[in-house]
Amino acid sequence: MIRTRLCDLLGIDYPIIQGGMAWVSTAELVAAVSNGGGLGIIGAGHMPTDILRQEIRKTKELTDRPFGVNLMLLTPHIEELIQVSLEEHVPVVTTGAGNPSTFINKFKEIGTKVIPVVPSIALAQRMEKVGADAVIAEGTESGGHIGELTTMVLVPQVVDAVSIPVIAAGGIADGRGLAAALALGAAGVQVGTRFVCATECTVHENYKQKVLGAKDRDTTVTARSTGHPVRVLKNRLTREFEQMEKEGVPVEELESLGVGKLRLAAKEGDVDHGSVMAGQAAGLVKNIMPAAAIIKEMAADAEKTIGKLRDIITAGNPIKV
Ligand code: TUI
Repeated sequence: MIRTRLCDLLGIDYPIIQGGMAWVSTAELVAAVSNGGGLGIIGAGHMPTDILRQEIRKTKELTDRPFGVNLMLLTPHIEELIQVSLEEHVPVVTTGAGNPSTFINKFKEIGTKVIPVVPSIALAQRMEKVGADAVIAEGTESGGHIGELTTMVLVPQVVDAVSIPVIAAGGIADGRGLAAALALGAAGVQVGTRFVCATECTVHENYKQKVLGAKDRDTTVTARSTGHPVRVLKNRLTREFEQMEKEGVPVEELESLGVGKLRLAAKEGDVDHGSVMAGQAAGLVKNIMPAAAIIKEMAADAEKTIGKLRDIITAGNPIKV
């Protein structure tokens, strides 16, 4: 059984949290992950305020276990989404795409744990100073909005720079990834793309099939020129976007091209014209299975991997170092 201090901090059985994915991680998936012993997280994205409240209440009906809400700080009505999360006393809040310093205390006062996503050491240190309970060090392998550094180099540097628990994210989809993250000093992992293909995930079936069909080089990063790079699976939309970026189309026009495209893929199932956000770990996702089984399998395989590592070094490695 793999347990870390993250389990004690959050009241969960396995050190595995599910990445907050707008239009993808709704109450059904969130509750399934939490009931499976991990931490499910509602992806608030650009959700209208009343829908977020509804999703939180539905999650509470489906599970007695802790769960979280991911707040995407670029959303124009973020203040309202913060207010709903406060009123509903969600156990955990994760944040993305910005700096949550100004409102961390409001959550801490009511006992909500706050865990910001950080793409750099500087932000991780700032978050520790302003009272974050843990940080998610998210590498550029992740799906959606990304930073520059890889998980392999970001995680150990953040671990060295802060004392609070560090959760590794980006490129982790199986037990080997969990074992590797623990080796880098992380107290747990955040997994997004693998949970897209959980049985309970209500995303359109076409989206799941697109992830399942993805190979190692099938993601690309669009919108670098807008300052908000986004990792997605290659399709007709990304080819059009690439062409327009090459032609020097103005940033505002490129940004407007992206509006509504995640919904188009996730809800309508148009995976040619829509934005299919997914991480590089898509190539590791092989089947659709229940969230609880994903969690159990990851934990068991991580233990096996750690055992195998011991065998490798004690049996004597034929390669001389
Ligand atoms: O947020 C994500 N992933 C996302 S958000 C999203 S929706 C979107 N909408 C409009 C534009 C772009 C995306 C889809 N996927 N992951 C967490 C994450 N946070 N990745 C990178 C960051 C980040 C970047 C800069 C966090 C903090 C930050 O700080 C800047 C500062 O203010 O210091």
